[in-house]
Amino acid sequence: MLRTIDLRGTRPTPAGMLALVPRAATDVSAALDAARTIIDEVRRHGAAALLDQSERFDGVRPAAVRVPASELAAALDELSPEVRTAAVQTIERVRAASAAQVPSSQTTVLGDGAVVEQRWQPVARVGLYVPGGKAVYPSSVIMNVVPAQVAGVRSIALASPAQSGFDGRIHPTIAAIAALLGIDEVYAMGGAGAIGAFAYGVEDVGLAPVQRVTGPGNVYVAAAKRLVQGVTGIDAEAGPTDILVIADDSADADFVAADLISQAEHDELAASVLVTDSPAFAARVLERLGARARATKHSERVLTAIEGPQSALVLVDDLEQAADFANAFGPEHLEIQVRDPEATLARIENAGAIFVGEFSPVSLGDYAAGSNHVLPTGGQARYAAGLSAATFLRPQQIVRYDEGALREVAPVIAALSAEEDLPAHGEAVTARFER
Ligand code: HSO
Ligand code: ZN
Repeated sequence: MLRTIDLRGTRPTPAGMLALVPRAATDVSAALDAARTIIDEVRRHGAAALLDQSERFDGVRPAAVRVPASELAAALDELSPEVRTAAVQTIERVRAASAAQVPSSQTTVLGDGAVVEQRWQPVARVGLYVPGGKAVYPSSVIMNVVPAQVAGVRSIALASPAQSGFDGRIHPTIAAIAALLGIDEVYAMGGAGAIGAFAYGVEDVGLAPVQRVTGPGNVYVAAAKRLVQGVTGIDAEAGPTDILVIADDSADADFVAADLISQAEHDELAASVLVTDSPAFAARVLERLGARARATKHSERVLTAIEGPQSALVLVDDLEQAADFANAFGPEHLEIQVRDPEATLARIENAGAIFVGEFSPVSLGDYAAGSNHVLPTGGQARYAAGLSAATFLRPQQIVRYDEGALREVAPVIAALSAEEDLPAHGEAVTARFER
């Protein structure tokens, strides 16, 4: 069961609090050497390397790296009407929320004839990785593709590992959702090799390099993403999922237990953390947690996750301390189930996504809220953000000064360029006023 950490009457530092509930160690740096070798193989041998790697790591050799359009169309034809309807609804909601995230351009007038503008430019081409190992998540295809489309990315490629259970084809539901979203450039490739293929391109399958790679994956995918930075952009490195619930005695213990279990269902290494100021409420949650964990389908996985050192019940003096703990932990998912949720929300600085009130469980956000479920894990929420249209947009500054405005700041440029011993910088300005 969840181990208890009693912070009442203590004031640990943020680093001290974080150390009390360490995330499961997925050592990305230990996977770097292997990922580097795999990427090098792809750079040197192209498609042949990717096919070999599928055989080695996924236990099956796909017929081709590029998934034929006919296979995507057939997969969509075979998609069950229930899943298709659900996918369409999720797409609509994520599209609406993503569209609202596109920032508008800004113009700053710094004086007569002196204007700096900022516009948002989509990256031209992105590669979206959809894992196919122990977890196959068609919903993640939607969460990756839709914000890229909304941002105006012109070219979107998708990669997912060949599946031995499907004769080397990618998972049919992933193929179907890709087709539903209008994505026709799909590759049966996985792991670090797929990330390398996206970053450097693979000429013999007509795969052009991308400018940003996104999507979750295992530790080798995370290592590969770390390695290709500088060649291409990436989103946050994905690790095991986590949920932190701040609740007081007004919350429903059964709802909280159900939510803690919902994310533990993903992974033995998932972290489920309850932070509360009420020992009596905590006792009720523990009771419901035990009952639900034993009864649920993936009971063993859930029990391993909630019994792991990455999961805990944290007792605090008050909800201010609860918010401090959440900020130190930087949860991927934060639920606030207290009498006055807005007051707690106002104290939160670090969280991938925040779910307010008892009818906003994390699994709503996983599928149907309209928010994105690709979120920073492992405490990265302290400095990183989840996927959104902004992930695929870059702010670009545009400078428009006229003669009078340049003349006005000429002394600033002269002084600073002289100080930096870069006189040609100053001369580029004075040249304009010598005639
Ligand atoms: N909770 C996961 C996303 C997911 N859940 C996909 C179900 N399918 C990470 O945010
Ligand atoms: Zn989930």
